[in-house]
Amino acid sequence: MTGTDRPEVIAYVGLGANLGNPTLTLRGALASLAGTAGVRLLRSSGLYRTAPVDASGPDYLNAVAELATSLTAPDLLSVLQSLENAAGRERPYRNAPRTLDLDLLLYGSSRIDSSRLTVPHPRMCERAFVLVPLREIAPDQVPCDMLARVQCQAIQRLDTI
Ligand code: A4P
Ligand code: MG
Repeated sequence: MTGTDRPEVIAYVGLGANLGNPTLTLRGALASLAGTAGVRLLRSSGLYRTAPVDASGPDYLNAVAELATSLTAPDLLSVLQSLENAAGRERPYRNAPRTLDLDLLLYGSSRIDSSRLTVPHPRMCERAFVLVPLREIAPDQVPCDMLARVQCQAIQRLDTI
């Protein structure tokens, strides 16, 4: 438990960037999450260089973070969107290159389907840039057969986070 009455939930957040300085931006986002009231950063994956999926532009850097949070899922999404905006995120068209993308992948075992939020993230199982870093920090969340389905997607783990 934290300072609120709500029990903590384990949540996973996908981080991505392919504009600006993605390494600095992803590190900054992780630090900001760790400093957010109601959020404890438990683990973060390494940084992965990934080819754009269903998108054009430069290669991405992607990572996944594990949080324990007393925030509701909508409130956590609002935190993520504030961090995206603070990083100068613009949305000129669908899947446009971006300075920072923070997606709520999983929120405990919750299934959410509202106008603002779908959890689990609807496309996470199709994407090596989510599944490979998620498996690094939470192997139980990514069965081998799920991983096998994305093995043709280019992804390379970098040395540093
Ligand atoms: N929204 C609904 N559910 C969620 C959720 N679980 N997490 C809504 C976050 N947001 C969620 O998001 C659009 C709307 O989705 C928000 O208003 C929110 O209320 P957005 O961040 O503005 O746009 P987006 O990120 O382009 O949308 P989305 O659907 O998350 O895109 P995808 O499908 O994740 O694709 N290739 C590589 N290699 N690496 C990448 O990181 N990312 C994308 C984005 C495409 N290709 C990529 C990568
Ligand atoms: Mg997004």
